[in-house]
Amino acid sequence: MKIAIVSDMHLGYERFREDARRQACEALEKAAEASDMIIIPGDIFDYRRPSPDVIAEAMTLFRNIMKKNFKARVSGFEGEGFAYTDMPIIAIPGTHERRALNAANPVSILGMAGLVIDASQARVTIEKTLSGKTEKVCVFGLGGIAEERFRETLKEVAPRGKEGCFNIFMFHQSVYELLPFSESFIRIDDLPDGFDLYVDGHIHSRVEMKCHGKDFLIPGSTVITQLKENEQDGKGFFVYDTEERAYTFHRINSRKFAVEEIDVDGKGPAEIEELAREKARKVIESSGGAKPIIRIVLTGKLGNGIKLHDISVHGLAKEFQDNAILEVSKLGVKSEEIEQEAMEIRTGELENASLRDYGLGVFMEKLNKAGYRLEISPSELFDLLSSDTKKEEVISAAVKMLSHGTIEN
Ligand SMILES: [Mn+2]
Repeated sequence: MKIAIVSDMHLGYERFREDARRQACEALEKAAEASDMIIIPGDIFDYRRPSPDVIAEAMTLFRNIMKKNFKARVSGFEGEGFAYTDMPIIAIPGTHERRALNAANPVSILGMAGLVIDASQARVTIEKTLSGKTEKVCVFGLGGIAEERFRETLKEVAPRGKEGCFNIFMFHQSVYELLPFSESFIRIDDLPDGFDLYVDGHIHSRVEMKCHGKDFLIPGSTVITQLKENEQDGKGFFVYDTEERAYTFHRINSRKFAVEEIDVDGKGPAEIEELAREKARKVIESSGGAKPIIRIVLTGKLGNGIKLHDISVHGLAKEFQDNAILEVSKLGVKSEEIEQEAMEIRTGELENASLRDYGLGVFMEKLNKAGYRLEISPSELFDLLSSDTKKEEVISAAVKMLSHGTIEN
């Protein structure tokens, strides 16, 4: 059986909304052509409460995919919820879609509409029969949950495969080996044993590792979101062949993204800006087609008397706005005016981390120091406080949560 793994499409992602839609569409269409079934380890949507427009976008995408001639069909479903279709498109909600237990999330809504199978805490069996020979795949899905609850949840749920099937464990969490800054993140060896393939979402760059001697794959997002160095590789999805026990990566046409470094040592603002222009022009020349995203990273130490704001970041972005999406990062510059906290953010360790994960780490450390003892998990509290709803609503929900011990999200 050929299984396409497409992840983190982030439909509705504000900054590159059309990119998110178009690239998700291309990934799903190509995946449908190249495989017998599709699995999606989380973050189809960028928000836990996407607007009706974004839900409509998603529905259109999946409606179109449903028309493809998938050779496999869903033949079994065990767990919470229900399978409302036999089309082999199996998804779980990710961190961006996570809501309180039992509250509908956008992936469960797609599930109810029969456009995907929502496999959060469910085991789904998929079958394909070709010239009298039947192949079976079983996907055990576990939707994204608070990191510090993951180990406990693994114990409770005890994910296991099914005899006679090619077994996949699909989840959406941080992994310590890839993001080494919170002890609550799961280590690869602590993932449940006995599966033939491990598939994770959440991390937006491509990862190919081993878990208990089997392949552990993260396809990365289909759209650029974090503008991190390791996103330059290009986007796409995996197709895993269960017979060969081998996989291939399939690229999609994603907007070009380039990171260029400039050492500011001994240079004045005008010289730095001119270097930035040169680098930007080169990237634009070589990209052809859609405007590239260019991130210029300034490093080194600014000379005495030169301040960060002397470098006209906004001016540069404006100058190139017709040909590129230009962003200049000053975080790597050493200068007297920068405070301690900014220093931490730029240390190498964080290169692979999302800001959300970093923020969560800091938040938990502070809660620990303050002797936090409440029953609500710190990451749930963090999610609530960092949600995109109105401040007053967030505060009243947080107060309610703290007094009742439940989330009213
Ligand atoms: Mn994501």
